[in-house]
Amino acid sequence: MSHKNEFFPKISKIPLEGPESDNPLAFTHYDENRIVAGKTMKEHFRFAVAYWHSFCNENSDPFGVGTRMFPWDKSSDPMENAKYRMDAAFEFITKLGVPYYCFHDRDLAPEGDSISQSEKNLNAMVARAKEMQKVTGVKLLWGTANLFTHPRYMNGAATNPDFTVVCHAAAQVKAALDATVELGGENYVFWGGREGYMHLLNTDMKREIDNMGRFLRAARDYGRKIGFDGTFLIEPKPMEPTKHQYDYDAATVLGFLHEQDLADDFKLNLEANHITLAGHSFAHDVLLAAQSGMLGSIDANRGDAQNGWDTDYFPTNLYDAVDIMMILLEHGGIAPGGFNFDAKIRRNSTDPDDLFIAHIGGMDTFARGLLIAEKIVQNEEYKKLRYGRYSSFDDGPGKEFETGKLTLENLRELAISAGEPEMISGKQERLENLINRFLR
Ligand code: XLS
Ligand code: CA
Ligand code: CA
Repeated sequence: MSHKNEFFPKISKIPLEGPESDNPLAFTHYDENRIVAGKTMKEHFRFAVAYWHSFCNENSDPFGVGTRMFPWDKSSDPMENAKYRMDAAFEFITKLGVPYYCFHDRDLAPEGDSISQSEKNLNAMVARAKEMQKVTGVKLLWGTANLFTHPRYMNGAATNPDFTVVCHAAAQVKAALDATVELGGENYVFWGGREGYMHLLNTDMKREIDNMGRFLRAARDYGRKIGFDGTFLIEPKPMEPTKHQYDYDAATVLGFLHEQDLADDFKLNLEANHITLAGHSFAHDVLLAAQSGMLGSIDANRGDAQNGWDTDYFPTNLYDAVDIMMILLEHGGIAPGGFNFDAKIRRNSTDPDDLFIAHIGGMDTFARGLLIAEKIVQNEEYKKLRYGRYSSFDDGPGKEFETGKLTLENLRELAISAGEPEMISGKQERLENLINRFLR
């Protein structure tokens, strides 16, 4: 990277200084080489930086213009700026020491005034990204297409009532898949930006959902044809920007994937703030997906308990991190997905180092969560309280029931011979206290 294009000149590679450090620009717990439960921290998390929030989002809100300084917006030519922005992104990612990044097509390259011009812009930036990936060793966790910013998508993309819009969305997904494959992307994400409705009175819900299934099958078939062997991911979100999004939550999307014959190729990309917007805890959807073998990747951020919208705060909640890492340790981890920081610094966080501080905080929170979770999942009392509860299904008639051998009449006979069941405590308070002991 030439000196001319250094955008964070006062910041060098973020060091690991350990738990006692007061340096805001150092890691306290994230040690990429530290082995925990048989894997390095780098392998556990596969952290990624989100191109859009970190390098494209000026932090405007409905009440005011952006406050972020973008030293990489140097030129009046959007393609020139796209190159500066890419320099800034790779400088940031390598100084932070994160192995992956994620992008939307339009984050990398500006839309042109025709489909072929947009494709040309994207191809040029993909060639540049490929070179920079080679030089820095940074890899692509996932790519996606922005099917929600352009006004043509105001009524949705794959679910749009106008077929021409569906075709435009397809053209964009085709190019974004080409880009992802060219850059060795390990996953490809569909977040249903405006795939939902604003009012049922002007919506044929069944037709729109079926069209979304058709669209995704076409995208899958194209991806497999051009050699994409990674995972396709759907990212649930219950609302915002539409009143109701079809990919409401993990359970809804799992049903959709099975109904639409997509379950063999697709998994879930779960974002914390979307899950809490749907009225669940972060851990709820992650556990549901993990237990179904459908956990694909995580968008690490957090919402605000008092606000009912998608605030995309950086994740700093240690309890959440412990919960999530317990689930991952008990269900085989996150690879080939990762932890993507789909989070944005606040509108009044305006120093150049704030972006580093925010990511460092998120990485250290999950690293601490992992270290704590490792101890909990090995704890004998925890295992007994959590899993021992189901021991009546481990052998005898309980096991026969789980293997589908008992009829309703058999169950009645067993109820009579067993008599009234004993009361068995759920021990919730004991479990909560136990977890707190490990958070000391
Ligand atoms: C928006 C979504 C989006 C997806 C990628 O709420 O989180 O950023 O992750 O399109
Ligand atoms: Ca997201
Ligand atoms: Ca979000």
